[in-house]
Amino acid sequence: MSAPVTRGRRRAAWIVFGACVLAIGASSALQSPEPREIEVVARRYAFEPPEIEVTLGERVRLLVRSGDGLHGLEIERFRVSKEIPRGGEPVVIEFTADEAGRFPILCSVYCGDGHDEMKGALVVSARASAQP
Ligand SMILES: [Cu+2]
Repeated sequence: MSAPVTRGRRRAAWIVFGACVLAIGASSALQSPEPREIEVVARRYAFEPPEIEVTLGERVRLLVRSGDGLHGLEIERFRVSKEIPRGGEPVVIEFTADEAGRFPILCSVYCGDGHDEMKGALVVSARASAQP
């Protein structure tokens, strides 16, 4: 009567082992990588850098601060629209770059004569750019 018990235990051990393997595999697959952090400065009448490059599917975290007065940062396609207050405290903006292309970055708060010229671009490329 000992054989079936042993077999049962062995099977249970295999099931536990299998569950562990699956759990480890799933957790590493689901673990999203850290977002790409990019510092942006908004000042009259430009964004610095003027062009932000990311990779398709990448989680993006913009740390945007103002170099002078009140501005706004808007990327319509990714439903991003935030006020960037004066004072230099960074505003954190997160989104997923889930479409490839070139998308305008606009200042959404009137900030002076050159406001309409205050434009940047978000470039989402399908292929991973070369890492330094
Ligand atoms: Cu502005």
